[in-house]
Order: sequence, then structure tokens, then C-alpha cells
Amino acid sequence: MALQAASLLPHSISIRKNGKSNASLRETTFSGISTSNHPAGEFSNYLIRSKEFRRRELPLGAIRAQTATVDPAIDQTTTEGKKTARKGNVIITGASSGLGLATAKALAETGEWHVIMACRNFLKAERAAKSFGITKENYTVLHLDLASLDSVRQFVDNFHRLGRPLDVLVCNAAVYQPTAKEPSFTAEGFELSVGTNHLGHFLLARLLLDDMKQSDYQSKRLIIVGSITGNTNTLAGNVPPKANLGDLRGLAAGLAGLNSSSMIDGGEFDGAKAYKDSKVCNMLTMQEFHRRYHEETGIAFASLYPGCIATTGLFREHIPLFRLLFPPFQKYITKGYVSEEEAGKRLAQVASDPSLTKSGVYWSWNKNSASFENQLSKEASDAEKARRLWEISEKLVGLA
Ligand code: NDP
Ligand code: PMR
Repeated sequence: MALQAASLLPHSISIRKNGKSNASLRETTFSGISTSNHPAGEFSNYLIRSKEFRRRELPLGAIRAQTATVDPAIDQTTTEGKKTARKGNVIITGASSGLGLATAKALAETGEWHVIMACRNFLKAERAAKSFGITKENYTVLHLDLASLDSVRQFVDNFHRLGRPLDVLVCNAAVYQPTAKEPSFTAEGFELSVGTNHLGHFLLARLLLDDMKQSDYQSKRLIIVGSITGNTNTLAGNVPPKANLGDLRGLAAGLAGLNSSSMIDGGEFDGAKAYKDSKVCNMLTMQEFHRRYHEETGIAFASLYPGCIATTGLFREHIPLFRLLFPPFQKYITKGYVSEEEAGKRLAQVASDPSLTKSGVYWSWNKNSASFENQLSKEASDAEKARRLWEISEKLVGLA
């Protein structure tokens, strides 16, 4: 496997003599940035170079806390009932490593945010927060295993027991199983990548929507992390296997893999494709949320591609040669590389920057780290598919 540069280069991409890509890719470059921002020919050059919490009736051990102090984030009003400026409260899933951890740090160190780190491994999250110097009063670790819908529901109950408002939700956690020969499954029997990355987050976001509606925070946001590799209007999205949800028949049948497919499109299991499909689901879900709830709630729904953070744990299941070559490949060949710290700042920006309040947007960054509204692929912006995905997902997670 490894990078296998030659064999992985999609056959569908042709380069014209004048250095421009073929028509289907004309609008995009390696970094997912519209080519109108780039000098002509750059595309081919790249290729050639190729807690605290309120103690209520908590079940022992259900959640753990760092402190038990009165927090200005909860104490929002003066005696007159007049609002005081308060810290924002943000839940970040998968904040125990990589992008989620870097984002938690970026937000916590402003002193303006209390970060609820929603993680499957409590101890790992605690250690990560400490080693990143996130101070106690700025975070709480709560257990969340997105591969179990019971755990998602338990997490929401535990969050409610904290007595905090919810202002921003960042759906960041993900698994990627590029080398798996056979599918593995969530507690409810859904293929693991789509079950975790999409269905777990779908239920979480739906259950927490009312909390966000009730928040009086000035700018409420629901962010779902997407990716360039789910967007087939980019070169990265054309590296096989390509994302393709088909007619959603596998999803509708429950992704169970027993006498039915574990893949959304009903095809044979492919771990890399399942991940990319799950990212398409993330981006479609964000837009469907926007269509259904933005006007009514004022919540901004957004997705993003933070750049290629080639050093994170996402690639833990890839072969060692891939893990060795992928960071220099992204740094020096595609130039799509971004450090965990920089990517964390980008996601923190989407979660909190007063200039990024627009809803229904898929954010990306150009080389100077300036954010811009990027274009999603045809499939990732298909409104009808988004609606059907929503309805099927509702049934699978027990909301309909
Ligand atoms: P990491 O593996 O470092 O982070 C993923 C996080 O998800 C980990 O904290 C992991 O927990 C957590 N997680 C996995 N499964 C579950 C689960 N069942 N329940 C709760 N948490 C879980 O990878 P990244 O930081 O790279 O990934 C973060 C996001 O960024 C993902 O959505 C990914 O798709 C996206 N992304 C990443 C890119 C990259 O180049 N790396 C590019 C584009 C998008 P634990 O620490 O316990 O393993
Ligand atoms: Mg990709 C041209 C730019 C570019 C960018 C920005 C990425 C991002 N990749 C690019 C190009 C290529 N990649 C090319 C030309 C190849 C063939 C050599 C290639 C290969 C490749 C592999 C095998 N790339 C990969 C893999 C993975 O296993 C990663 C993946 O698909 O994870 C789902 C990956 C990625 N490339 C990216 C990004 C951001 C990833 C991983 C993360 C993600 O989408 O979440």
C-alpha cells in the first residue's frame, strides 16, 4: 500500500499540455482552493513534483470533575437579572488527541471558553489536557463513546447534570480504518466508521439541539469536521477509493454486514471508502441542519477542511511506511500540510471568531491561512441526498 504514488494517482485526472487540469477538476487544486486564487499551472507542477460540575444525583463514576467551584459560565445573571458577559461553553468530541485537543487548547487559553472534552478514554483525555497546559478551571472531561448510541445518550444526561448552558458543539472525533480487511461494528451493529463518525454525531447533535436553542450566548454554532477527501471536486478526493453514497441502499438496510452490505452504497467493504463516505455524511448533515434549523434558531451550522494534519492519530491503523512518508509527502509535494497547532487555531476560529458566523458554510484556508468559503462536491451538496440521509439516519438512531 504505502503512498504508492503512481498507482494511487487517479486515472481520471489528465493534465493538458498547457499545465491545466481536465474539466472536472478545473475549479480546484490540491488544497481544495479554487484555482482562481492560484497561478495557472500550479496544479500540474504539484503533480510533476509528485468541571467543575454541580454535584447532583450523579451516579458514582459516571462523570468526573476537576473542580467544584462556582463558575461565571453558570452564574450568568446579576441580582437585577441583567446578563453579564460569561464564558462560552463548548463541547468538543475526540478532544483527547490531534485536532480536537489542539482546538481545546486554543479555545481554553483565551480564557473565554470552558471546554467540555467529550472523550472515550477518560484518562487519556485528562493526561492530554494536563500535558497541553489547559488549566483546570477551563475544561471538564466527560465520557463519550460515539460507537455506542447508549453512551451518546448517557453523555447527554451527564452533560445536563453539569448545569451548564451549551453554546457551541464541535463534532470532531473520527476513526479511519484504511487497512481493515473486514468491517468492524459499533455497539448497535453499524459499520464502525460511518457508525462513529456520522451516526454517533448525528444522534449527539440532535439530542443537544434543544440545549443550544436555549442558550443565550451571542453566537451559537454547531460545527461538523469534514474533509477534502470526501469531496470529489478536488484532486485529493479523486484518490481511489472515492467517496460515493450511491442511492444509500446499504445505509437504509442498516450497514449491518450480515446478509447485507456494511457500506452506505451497498457495495463491498472498503475501510478507506467508508471513512470518506462518512465525511460526505458529515458535510451533508451540516447543510441539512442549516436548512431545517438555522432560521428558527439562529444557530450557525458549518463544516470545514482544516488542512492535511498528517501527523495525527487518525493514521494509526495505516502501515508504518505510510505513516513515515505521509507527512513529508504532504509538506513538500502537495503542500497541503498543516500542523496540529495551526489546524486547532482554524477550528477554534470556526467555533468562535466573530467574523465566521455565516451558516451553511464549508470553510477552508488558503496558503496565508486566510479562511474562505469553499465549494463542496456535487454529491456533498446534494440537497435531496441530504434529506434522505437525515431521514434514514433518524430511523437508525431511534429518533423516528
Ligand atoms: P485523531 O485520531 O488524532 O483524533 C480523533 C479523535 O477521535 C481521538 O481523540 C479519538 O479518541 C476520537 N474517537 C475515535 N473514536 C471515538 C469514539 N468511538 N468515541 C469518542 N471519540 C472517538 O485524528 P484527527 O485529529 O486527525 O481527526 C480529527 C478530525 O479531523 C476527524 O473528524 C477527521 O476526519 C478530521 N480531519 C483530519 C484530517 C487530517 O489530516 N488528520 C484532515 C481532514 C479532516 P482517542 O484519543 O481515544 O483515540
Ligand atoms: Mg492525499 C493534492 C493534494 C492532496 C491533499 C491536500 C491530500 C490530502 N492528498 C492529496 C493528494 C494525494 N493523496 C495524492 C496525489 C495521492 C496519491 C499518491 C494521495 C494519497 C493519499 C493516501 C493513500 N492521500 C491520503 C491517503 C490516505 O490514506 C489519507 C486518507 O485518505 O484518509 C482518509 C489521505 C489524505 N490526503 C489528504 C488528506 C487530508 C488525507 C487524510 C485525511 C482526511 O481526509 O481526513
